[in-house]
Amino acid sequence: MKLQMISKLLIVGALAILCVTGTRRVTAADTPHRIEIVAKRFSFTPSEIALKKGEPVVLVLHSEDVPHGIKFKELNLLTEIGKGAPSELAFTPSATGDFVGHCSRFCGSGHGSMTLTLHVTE
Ligand SMILES: [Cu+2]
Repeated sequence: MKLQMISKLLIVGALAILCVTGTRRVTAADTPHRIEIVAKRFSFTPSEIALKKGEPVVLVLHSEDVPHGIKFKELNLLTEIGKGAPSELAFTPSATGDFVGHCSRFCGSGHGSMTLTLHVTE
């Protein structure tokens, strides 16, 4: 009788552990955080975003006027931001710090100051 109780408890315990590990698999790591960003002469909105090191992210970039682009030289990331369909820039920050991206496509007199800053923390 006692042995049956113990084995039942063990089975329930094992199932509980399976449930916990099973649900963990479909959270954060598999669904990258999507951040919508609007490019418009001569700024990105938002112009600063906070990211976590090691957490995958997708920047969804829209243009509201002319074609733009974004380049993070230190991160070796570059994408065009055309008109119409948004561009997606997927990456996982591997270092902490502040990284400044610049518009990579000449779009007028304020082009040089068109930046997007990533603040990456642990
Ligand atoms: Cu530009």
